[in-house]
Amino acid sequence: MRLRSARSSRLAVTMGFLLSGGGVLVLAPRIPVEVAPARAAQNHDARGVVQSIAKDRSSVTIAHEAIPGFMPAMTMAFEARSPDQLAGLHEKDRVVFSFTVTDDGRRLLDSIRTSAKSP
Ligand SMILES: [Cu+2]
Repeated sequence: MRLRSARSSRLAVTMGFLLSGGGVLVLAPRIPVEVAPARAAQNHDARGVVQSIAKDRSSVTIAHEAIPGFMPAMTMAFEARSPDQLAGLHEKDRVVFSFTVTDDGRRLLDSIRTSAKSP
């Protein structure tokens, strides 16, 4: 998305120069295209079992399975983006969820839903 917008803005700049150039050779400025920021927010998918839900439904603690390349199995809390996100969830529910790790280390739930119990 970054790449595309950087490209289109460079195209717009180039077109603008060509259109205003009126036949005179104009060198378009070179705008560097940043492929990836040094620290990007990370998204992960995971599964686990709900251990507890904050009374105000601001967070849920989940015993999650290992997340390959990110962290081993453990119990930890995830922040809800809104209390509604945790509506209908209960302790012991088996869930599949995804979350974003922000630059300052918060873990924000992107989605969460109950999943079928494993046999
Ligand atoms: Cu963890």
